[in-house]
Amino acid sequence: MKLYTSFGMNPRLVRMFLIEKKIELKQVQIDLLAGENRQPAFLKLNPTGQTPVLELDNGKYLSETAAICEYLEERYPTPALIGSTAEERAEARMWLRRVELNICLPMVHAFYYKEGYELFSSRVYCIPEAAEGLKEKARRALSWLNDLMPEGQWLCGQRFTISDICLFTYLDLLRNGGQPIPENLHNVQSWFDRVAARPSAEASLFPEQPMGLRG
Ligand SMILES: N[C@@H](CCC(=O)N[C@@H](CS)C(=O)NCC(=O)O)C(=O)O
Repeated sequence: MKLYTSFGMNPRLVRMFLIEKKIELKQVQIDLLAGENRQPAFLKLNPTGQTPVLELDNGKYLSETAAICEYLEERYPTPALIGSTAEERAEARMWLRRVELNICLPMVHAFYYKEGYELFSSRVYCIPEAAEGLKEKARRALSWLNDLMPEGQWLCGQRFTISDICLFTYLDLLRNGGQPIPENLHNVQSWFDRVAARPSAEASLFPEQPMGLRG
């Protein structure tokens, strides 16, 4: 297998997932800032023009971060980062959807429409006037999460899962991109600090960090 990876939260999510599982894969670095991922050669691997992409041993290509992680989890079940029972897997997927749909996507779209506008306006349809509203939508969902988070736990209680990795990679990248973690969200901040202290957090960073961002 081979991972096509780059700067950005989704490829970092997969790298962190691999490190937590102690899986070593050949990695090919794609120059996202130069738009290599939008060139015909890359579009053959993934028609959405986005990273990450996993090349399988049979020559097939898988994209979509959650699908890649699900595949890796099935091939390398331990340590489980999604779950080892049907109930655990459903719980991790529930939290992944909650954080992706309600927090991560509004955050990243706000970034495309504002701080990242110069880079992304030629790649994705941008709605600049929606940026502030999306930031507020994400802050409200993060505040909802803050009130639910029991001290010292992960999103799935005692189990550190893909849902923690996902939320962490978005918050870590965008906190320097116009969306800091609100100061009053102490539970989210303490959860964030505990994820950041895992060796996989630093080890999963891409070699180059453009615009003062972390991904
Ligand atoms: N839905 C996709 C999103 C992937 C994505 O947004 N990738 C970003 C990097 S974090 C990307 O390739 N951005 C560059 C671009 O769109 O040109 C997934 O889950 O993998």
